[in-house]
Amino acid sequence: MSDRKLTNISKYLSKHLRHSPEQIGLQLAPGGWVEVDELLSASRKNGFTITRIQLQQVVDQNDKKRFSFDPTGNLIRANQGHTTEVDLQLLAAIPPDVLYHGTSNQSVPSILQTGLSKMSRHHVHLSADIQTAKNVGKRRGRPVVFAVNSKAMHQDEYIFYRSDNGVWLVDFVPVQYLQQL
Ligand code: HQG
Repeated sequence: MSDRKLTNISKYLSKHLRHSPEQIGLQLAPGGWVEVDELLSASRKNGFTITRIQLQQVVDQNDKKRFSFDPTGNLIRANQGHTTEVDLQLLAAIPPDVLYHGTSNQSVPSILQTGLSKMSRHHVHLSADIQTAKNVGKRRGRPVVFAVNSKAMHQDEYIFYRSDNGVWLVDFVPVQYLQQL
């Protein structure tokens, strides 16, 4: 499959597994899961045919490991990034001492005033390394990276989660834990 086709399918899956499942008649179960058969048939009815083999390739080869099958292979979900209402059943985890958040330079003044907010997603997304954070920031303009004092936040009882694809998630990051790099 071409890279372009892979990206198209990944975008389609992100749209319906993270944001608007109801648009193609899907409902996410707790954890964000949907039956693979249901997803494939709903997509086909919606005019976007995905074969099972293509789905497997997208899950395996996706650059950010955005999607996972459950151990039976009958269910699929997006690992993070949801805006639709769903309980992802994430388990709290102890974060590394420092995490990073990439954003664009236009957002910096507001972030320095009010801290990092989850905006339309379920959580603020944080990365374990600077380069990944920079790449996230680049999506929206000139990237700026903040270091997050996750050790202090953890000590202050903020709850962190780690998604299956290694993204760190937290509800909010107040300004005092942020340092602009
Ligand atoms: C910013 C992509 C002003 C925040 C990425 C970000 C990631 C504020 C934007 C994942 C703010 C929200 C998530 C405040 C936060 N004032 N701006 N107080 N607090 N912001 O897309 O972290 O390709 O919801 O800095 O790679 O950019 O979709 O979050 O710029 O992993 O898999 O508000 O999405 O992954 O934007 O990206 P987003 P994000 P995928």
